[in-house]
Order: sequence, then structure tokens, then C-alpha cells
Amino acid sequence: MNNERVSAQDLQTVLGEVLACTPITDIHTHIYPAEFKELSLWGIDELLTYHYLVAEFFRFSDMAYDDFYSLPKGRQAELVWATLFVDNSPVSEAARGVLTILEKLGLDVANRDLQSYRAYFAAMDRRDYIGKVLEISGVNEIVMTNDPFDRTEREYWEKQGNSDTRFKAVLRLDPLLNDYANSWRQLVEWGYAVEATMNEQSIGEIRRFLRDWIGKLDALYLAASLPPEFAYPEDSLRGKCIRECILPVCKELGRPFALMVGAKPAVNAKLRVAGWGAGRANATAVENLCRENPDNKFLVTMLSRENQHELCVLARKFRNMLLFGCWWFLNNPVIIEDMTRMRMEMLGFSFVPQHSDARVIDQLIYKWCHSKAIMHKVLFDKYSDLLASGWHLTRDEITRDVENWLGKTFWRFIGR
Ligand code: RAT
Ligand code: ZN
Repeated sequence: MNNERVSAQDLQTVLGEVLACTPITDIHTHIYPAEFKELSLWGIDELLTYHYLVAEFFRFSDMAYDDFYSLPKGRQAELVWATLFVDNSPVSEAARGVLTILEKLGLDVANRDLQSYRAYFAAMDRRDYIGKVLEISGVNEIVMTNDPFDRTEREYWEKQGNSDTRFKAVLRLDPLLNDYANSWRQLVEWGYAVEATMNEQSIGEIRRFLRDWIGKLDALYLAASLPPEFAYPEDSLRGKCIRECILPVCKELGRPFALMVGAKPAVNAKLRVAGWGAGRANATAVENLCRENPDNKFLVTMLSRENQHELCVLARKFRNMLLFGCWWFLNNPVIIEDMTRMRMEMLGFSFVPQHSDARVIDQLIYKWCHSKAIMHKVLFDKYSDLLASGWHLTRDEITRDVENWLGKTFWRFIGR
């Protein structure tokens, strides 16, 4: 217990201490436990070939896209390093992130020696390294993105599953919702009697598929990335699948459905995963979903900056909606700060301020370090305003707020 009042002079320090020791639940990532071998990415070459950086590399290079992608990963990493770190200063958020990681690991950022960084990772044991990253980043629970339509990943779930309790699963359903014209055949291959038109029998079978995989993964929630034009209700197979399959199963099993709206696939297909874009979405779809389905819960994030204010307004209307994270192209300090201030001013602590979207485990270090610095600033300003009014705060109260913000609010929403 620490019920002593925190003075305006001590606020900065207390906040730094509380943020440093509050465990984080990272509610949306693309990282895997060590036992998912080739899916569990780490180390400097993976960091340098992160798709955020590959997209930036092509801002400066004339190389043909396919030529780049046909190179071995180590060579790709060298090209990115030379282009974004040596020939130019690494000021972009993703490039700066690599430096933060190296620095927090205790490596010499000043020597700019890629080989010495490689040697550091080569001497590390992957399992020990995961522990180290979690310790440095302050993350203690990692929520994955798990796609049963991905052959490699599927095999791991079929053959062994996940025994690392720090990693939690999420059932990701993009192929089912956005590409049913192709994905239904895979369901048939796996023994579900569905057909292309999604008839009555298919609906029952898709529900069975969802229940099976929620069980197999012990999924915390179901999720889908949706394009800017996503509408609900919608006269489409996607609309039907949400209404007839996803919502009833989510309700029955008490799982939220995460809507990640505004991602535009293949804006430049040659860039592969780096070729996605962003577009302004229609928040009315979320409004309709939340209003029509009060017994369902929705985690919501949108990719366009222009959607953020109306999303805050919506979250004030619907307690079955939890706003989360500064997604992908929004995960830059200028936007994170703006969004975090606005959300706090409109929602208090009742939102999940950030997720990392890390694909390489090391990225937890920079994503959380950079975001926590912004949270520190925002909290300082907001609490200072309270102190200036004559209100008082204790360290316990600050700890309570930050614990809710960085984890407990999510777990309460999930119901676990
Ligand atoms: O941020 C990213 O890495 C994106 O490529 C996507 O993974 C996005 O976050 C998603 O989950 O679809
Ligand atoms: Zn993601």
C-alpha cells in the first residue's frame, strides 16, 4: 500500500517508476512462441527485413521488387541496412526502432557494425532471448494472431499446439470473411460440408469450424482485418457469415470479435505484405454491429487517422465496444500522442492505448519503449491538470490506473 499523496514535483518520477514496472498485455501481435520454430522470428536480419522497412527501402532504391525478394534474407537485410541506415539517417519510426532495440540490448549503436550485431544474436539461445525481450519491454502476456488457413501455422496447431502460457491465441478469420470464394474449398478439404453459396448447411458447418478452432487454440477472441468499404449490414457472403456464423458463436462461447477496419490489400501487389494501404472506413458499420448485438463484444481499431474521433464518440455510446491500439500506419509518435490524448479526454482510462503488432519478437522492445514515453507525457499532463485543481493522487491510485490501462481493462472485457 502506498497512500501517500504524490506531489507535483514527484509526479514525473512516480509515473516513470509505475510505467516501468506495470506488466503489459500486448493484445495484438504477430509473434509466436519458440516451439513454432520458423514462425518465431527474432534477430537483426528479421528486424531489417520488417515489411515496414522494406517499403521504405524502395523509396530510395530502383531495384526490381522481385529481384529484392528473390535474394536470401541476409542479403536483403544488408541492402536495407546500407540504404536506410548508412546512406541516409534512420529517422523514420521503424528505422529508429531498430536502434532502440540495439541500444536497450546493450549493443554499441555508434559502431554501425552489422556483423557485430549478427554475432550477438548468433550467440543467443532463442528461448533465453524471448525471456530477455519480455523483461526489457515489460510485456508479460502476448496475444498472437493465429490463422488456421495458413498451412505452416495450421500444422503446428494440429500437431503440437502451444504450451508457452505467456502466449495467448486469437482466431484470425480474414480468408473466411474476405475470400470465401476460395476458402470454402479448404473447409471442405478439412471435413466441413460447406458450399460456395453458404447455404443453411454451410452455416452450421462454419459454426462447427469456428467452435472447433476456438477450442483448439483456446482463442481469447476472434478477429478480422476488413477493407475501408466494409459495411454492416451488408448483402454479401461476408455480411452473412458475420451475422449467421461469427456473432452467434462469439455470443455462445463468450468471445469478443475484433474488427480491424481500413486495410486496403494489394495497393501495390509487387511489394507483397509491404504493399497494403489504408483508407477511411465507415464507422456506421461498427455502430450498427454494437447496437444490434448488445450481447456481443467488439474490440475495434481503425487504420485511418480520420476515423479516430468518431470512434471515440462511438465508444462513449457502446460499452460492448473496446477501442484498442494505434494500428500499423498510425503507430508513429505524432499520431500516437494525438490519439492517446484524445481518447483519454473522451474515454478516461476505458480504452486499450496500444498494441505492438510486432512480427519479430525484438520489436516489443522499441514499440513499447516508444509508446511508453508518449504515455508518460500524456499522463503527466492529465494528472498535472488534476493536481492543479486541488485534487490529490496517491501512488496506489496511479498504479491502479496504469494497470487497468496496460492490461486489466482488456482482461475484464475478455472476461478472464
Ligand atoms: O502491422 C502489420 O504488420 C500489418 O501488416 C498487419 O499485420 C496488420 O496489423 C494486421 O493484423 O492485419
Ligand atoms: Zn496486425
